[in-house]
Amino acid sequence: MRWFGPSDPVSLWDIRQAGCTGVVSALHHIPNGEVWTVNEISKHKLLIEKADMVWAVAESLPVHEGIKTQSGDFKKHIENYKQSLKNLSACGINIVAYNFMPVMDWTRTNLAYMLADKSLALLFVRDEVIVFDLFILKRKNAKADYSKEEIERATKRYGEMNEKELTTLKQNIIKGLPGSEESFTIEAFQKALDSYEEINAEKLRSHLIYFLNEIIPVADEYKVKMVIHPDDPPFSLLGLPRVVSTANDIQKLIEAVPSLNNGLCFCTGSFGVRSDNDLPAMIKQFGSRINFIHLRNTTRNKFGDFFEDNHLDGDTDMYAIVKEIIKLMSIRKTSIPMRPDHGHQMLDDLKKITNPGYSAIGRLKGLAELRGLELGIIRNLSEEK
Ligand code: DNO
Repeated sequence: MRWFGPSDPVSLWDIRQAGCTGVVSALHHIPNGEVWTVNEISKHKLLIEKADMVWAVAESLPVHEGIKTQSGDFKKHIENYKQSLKNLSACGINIVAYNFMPVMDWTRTNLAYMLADKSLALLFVRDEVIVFDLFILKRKNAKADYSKEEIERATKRYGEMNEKELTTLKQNIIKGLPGSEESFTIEAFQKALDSYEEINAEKLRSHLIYFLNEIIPVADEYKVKMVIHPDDPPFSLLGLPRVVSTANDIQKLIEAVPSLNNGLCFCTGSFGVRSDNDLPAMIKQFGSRINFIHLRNTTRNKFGDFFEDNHLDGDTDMYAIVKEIIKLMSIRKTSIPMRPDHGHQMLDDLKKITNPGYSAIGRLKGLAELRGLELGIIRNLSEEK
């Protein structure tokens, strides 16, 4: 499971009791762009080891916005990034996750969507992003990015929303969800968007490839597996380009920088939002470079909305995916770290202040179900032999 550090309301022992042997974590207190020192990494690692677990994956070592836009001190930030990789490797942490989403990390419009059983889930409503864009942010030329029907629906939705709902929507989008290293005021947010005015998808991709050409040789030398997290959601938001959304996007990155350390964090919840992503096929296609896995399920509708469903329910066939992963691990004779990504806020956690998506009980439930599924498939495959 993921642990956000000493301030996480879910303790390391809670995670241990959920059945985890490894933790996914980051040094969230270090400002984006600065070096993670051996001293800071070691202190964090020791905390995890004292709770009888290992720090299995660094998620995320954030990529400074300057690197994505290639502006300001970006070369210095890349050098700092390389140094952090060397330091992580020196401390025995050899899998490092990151993403290349401009301005915003993962994004949802509603963090407390009540399901039929009264547990709370995370929801993304496309019309509400358009409401934010047209009526809160009032981005210049935003209308050009949407169809007439979308604008009509968003205008209607705007009329239905009260002040409180509009404020919550704004906060959900600009404040950053757990794990995002950026948080904005509306003015700063607009300024961040402006810095992408001249950057289309191809340009952003070239910046990502430039970054990979810089860091992957270091990863090769220090035996670090870099894993890129896909865009969440896997499509452009607020006019910003996104270039890690499809199998085709991943293929382009691999062709540009073929080292196996240029790898993938296979997040089923992110890729699974697009019906044109065939997840089991993608596991086969990119199997040699999947070195970290997020297991999560979503249910989508035709408008591009989705909510985070139970881990075993939703549009993603979790059975087919876990089966593919087990086969992959057996072919590669390795164990790939995985975590149940997110969970519903439920039971006692409904009375607590929790990190959206990262409450203890919902993730424990997801983990338990996934472990049962994994065990069943492993036993079944071995009996078939
Ligand atoms: C959301 C997570 C993301 C992810 C980063 C990786 O729950 O999957 O925060 O960790 O995008 O860089």
